Amino acid sequence: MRVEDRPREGAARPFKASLDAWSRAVKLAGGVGFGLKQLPRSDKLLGPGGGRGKWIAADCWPDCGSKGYNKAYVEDGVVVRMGTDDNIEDSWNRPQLRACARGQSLRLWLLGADRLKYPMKRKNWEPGGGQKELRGKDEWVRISWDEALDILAGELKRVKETYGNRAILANFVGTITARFLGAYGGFTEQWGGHSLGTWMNAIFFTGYEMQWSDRFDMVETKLFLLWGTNPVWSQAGLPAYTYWEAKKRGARFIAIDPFYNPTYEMLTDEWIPIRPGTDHTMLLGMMHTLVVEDDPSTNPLIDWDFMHRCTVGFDRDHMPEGVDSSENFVDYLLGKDDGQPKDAEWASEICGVPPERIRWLARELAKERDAVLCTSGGVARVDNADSLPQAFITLAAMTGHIGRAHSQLALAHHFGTNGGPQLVQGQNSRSYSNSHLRAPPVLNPLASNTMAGGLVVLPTPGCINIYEINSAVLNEQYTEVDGAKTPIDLRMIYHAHGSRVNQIPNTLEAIKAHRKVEFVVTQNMFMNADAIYSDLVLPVTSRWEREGNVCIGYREQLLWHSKVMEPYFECKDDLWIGVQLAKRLGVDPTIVEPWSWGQEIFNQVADARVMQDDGKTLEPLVTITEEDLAHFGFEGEPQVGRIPIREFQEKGIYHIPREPGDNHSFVYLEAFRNDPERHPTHSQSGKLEIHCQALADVVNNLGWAKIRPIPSYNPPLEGYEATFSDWPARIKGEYPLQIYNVHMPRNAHTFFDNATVMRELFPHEFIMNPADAEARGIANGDTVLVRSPWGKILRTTWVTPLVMPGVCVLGQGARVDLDEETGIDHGGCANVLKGGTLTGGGHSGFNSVIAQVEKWTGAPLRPDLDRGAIIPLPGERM
Ligand SMILES: Nc1nc2c(c(=O)[nH]1)N[C@H]1C(S)=C(S)[C@@H](COP(=O)(O)OP(=O)(O)OC[C@H]3O[C@@H](n4cnc5c(=O)[nH]c(N)nc54)[C@H](O)[C@@H]3O)O[C@H]1N2
Ligand SMILES: Nc1nc2c(c(=O)[nH]1)N[C@H]1C(S)=C(S)[C@@H](COP(=O)(O)OP(=O)(O)OC[C@H]3O[C@@H](n4cnc5c(=O)[nH]c(N)nc54)[C@H](O)[C@@H]3O)O[C@H]1N2
Ligand code: SF4
Ligand SMILES: [Mo]
Repeated sequence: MRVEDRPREGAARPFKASLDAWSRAVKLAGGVGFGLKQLPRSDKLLGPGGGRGKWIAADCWPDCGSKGYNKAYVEDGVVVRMGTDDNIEDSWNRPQLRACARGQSLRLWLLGADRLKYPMKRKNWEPGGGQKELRGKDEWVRISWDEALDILAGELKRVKETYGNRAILANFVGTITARFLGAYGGFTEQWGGHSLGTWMNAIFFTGYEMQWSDRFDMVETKLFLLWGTNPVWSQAGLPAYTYWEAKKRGARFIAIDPFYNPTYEMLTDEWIPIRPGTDHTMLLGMMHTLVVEDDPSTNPLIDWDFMHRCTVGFDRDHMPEGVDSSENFVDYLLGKDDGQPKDAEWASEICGVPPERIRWLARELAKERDAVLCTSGGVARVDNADSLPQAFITLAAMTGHIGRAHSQLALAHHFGTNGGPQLVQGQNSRSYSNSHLRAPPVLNPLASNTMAGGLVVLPTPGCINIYEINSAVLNEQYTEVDGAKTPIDLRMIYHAHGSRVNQIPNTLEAIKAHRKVEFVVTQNMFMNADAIYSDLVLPVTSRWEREGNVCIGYREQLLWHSKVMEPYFECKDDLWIGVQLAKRLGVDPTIVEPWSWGQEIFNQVADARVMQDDGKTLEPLVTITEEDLAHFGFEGEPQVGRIPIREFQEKGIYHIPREPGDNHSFVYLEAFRNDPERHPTHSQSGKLEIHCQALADVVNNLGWAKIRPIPSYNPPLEGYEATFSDWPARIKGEYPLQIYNVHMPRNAHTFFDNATVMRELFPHEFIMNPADAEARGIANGDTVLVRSPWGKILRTTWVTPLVMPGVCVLGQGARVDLDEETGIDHGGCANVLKGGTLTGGGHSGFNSVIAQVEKWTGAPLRPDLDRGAIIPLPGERM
């Protein structure tokens, strides 16, 4: 039952309008950083008090792939306006760091009805569980902090003493409370990472890291292949500005993507639609073309010099020491080992791109000296795509685009398009919570002594793969790094940061797991899906209510955010919760909080460094005088730096000046290309590994897939081939459509998803091609039921040729809203449709989903905007 049904004004707009809304909103907020002559000056935006308040640099900290500068105008303790970066004149050399529409909605979101305001417990909770099946349906009871902390401390103690610390599964990445639980004997930790898909393992083993060349180098590029990347939505801010600058200088852009997204609308000359999860076949088809057409004297297409000096595994003549020469890549391409040449015709059958286009693109890339091959984690968030990154690396290497000026293989990820050593260096994290205290880390003894609350990326003994946690709870076993199925008895789930129920595959399984354990607690700012299925909910302060934060922007900015307002209602800091638990459970609280957060931030500002014009020497960023020390009241020493500390605090941002030809330019892997012996990569061989045994070993040891050391293609479990019941005969099956996810503008995962203004600007629609819609009698705006082998959701449609036939696009991050009677999710949570099957190196396969769609004959889906706040009041049910 929906608990609070406050009607809200305004109706959801069709998604097409939302694109216009995005550009409008972006213009208002200046998020993309171009297309605007000049922002209105902040002094024109003052509140009703007419200027008696002040602007405060206000953090925006979602995991959004970017960093924008926001400031809040505070009058009598109340935030009345939002502003963004007008601290410097905007120019290409030194761009403002403008916020996007989400950041500018922070005021409405953080001060909205949806914020958690006081601790709550589930009415029927009792030690050990208490009608556990009512999680997600029970009434909520408001309680005091004392009672809440007593309950939590009591359950931690009970579970530890009865079952041991291993029984506590904690979702803690980036949360400072982890310091407490590390010191209290540890907890079962998770390993893995969502964002990069299979690049996560590849960047550890193949020799290619996630790095970019400097933006001044990049804008001189002549040809960009944007292979599944959408910075306008998913790296809002400066990356799109760099591409735009390159375009103004005459660069050509070609997109390879199932969806003609707004980035392509802005930049591209050509769009090559491709089925999701099939990119590997197209890459192979292109490389096959190059191998059969290359002739060093008459038609040079392959950079043999680079292949020879800088790679291993390409062909029989370039194998790593001791490896059988038949395990080489070219023989695989030519079909010498399996009888199937991976030519353009073969690829076309799977990826849907005509063979001529595949061959054309291969030649275009090989013949253009200054080209960037740019892809994203999204393309690799596919089941069984473990070898895909190597295919990209091999293509970029063959065509001569690695380690040369104006050329690169670039992984469009967070903060992309501007690589090289950080020019303004600071301590803390850009997104996520405040885990990066400079005190010695507290280790987690149950996670091979990694930092408690740190990010455990690679398979680590004792830790559970992030996508296996719910099955580990339900089936009482998990997969060790050597593949051994290992018993585990998880009794408690502690969520502090992250949104596991919603954000990892198989949300319905997650709900079952949450109803099995003896205790679930969530500390959050909002009633996210984890909180809904908890026994105890602890409301935490946002970063606006804490003593500030220091973090880097892109390569060229450092930001210092200050406290904007007092804690909202009864919200408390994560750090405070950790200290209270320590006091109750006999842990030394100074381990959790060695010094105050204010002192910590002051130390970080004092330690910030900025690069001098020589491009080599770092100097302190701020000058601190005795008077400053007295003003702040923190311990410290006077020092001489580039700008006065109070000026930095007031502005909240420092931009390093840049100009073409300065000493800060950087070309990724240039030193390696010039002299691979003196500047080896971090791979086993020191080269770029087309044959990478270390990668194959990690994946194969886990036992979820079997891969070869070379980039051979493995069809995804739920990819295009799986839409057929009989692939050789091409007979379609029960789930004939492919669905994949995008990071849509409304939200950064669950962040902002419940912000009313963002819901109004950006409806979360199910995007499908007119041919697929018409075949099912579906019109634009209809409600549809989407079914996968794993779950069902309702959404309204946006029918558009901007997505290719056979493929549907669903934004990710919307909060699940399950109708328990029908089992249908009304919230449009992507992970209700995605199964929890583990593949490969334990990466996420979010973009391989198969489904069927039908017109919904029940009542039309209520627009998200009209659904009311998502927070229960005491005495109400979820
Ligand atoms: N189907 C599908 N699923 C996906 C993806 C996809 O493409 N498709 N994308 C994946 C990707 S790339 C990622 S990175 C993940 C992200 O998944 P998560 O990291 O799990 O999701 P977030 O919404 O970023 O979680 C942040 C949560 O922390 C809370 N929070 C914020 N600040 C604080 C704080 O200071 N203290 C505490 N205690 N809580 C705080 C927020 O309110 C929010 O609930 O999602 C993944 N899930
Ligand atoms: N607005 C917003 N921005 C975000 C986030 C957010 O939640 N919201 N999350 C941030 C985080 S944590 C992450 S990891 C990044 C993710 O950043 P990305 O991975 O770059 O973002 P996506 O939107 O998932 O996908 C980018 C493009 O890849 C295409 N694509 C997806 N699958 C395939 C495929 O199989 N083949 C091809 N050729 N193209 C494909 C999509 O159509 C889309 O155009 O975004 C960050 N930025
Ligand atoms: S959501 Fe990201 S890009 Fe937008 S203002 Fe916040 S930090 Fe900047
Ligand atoms: Mo991510």
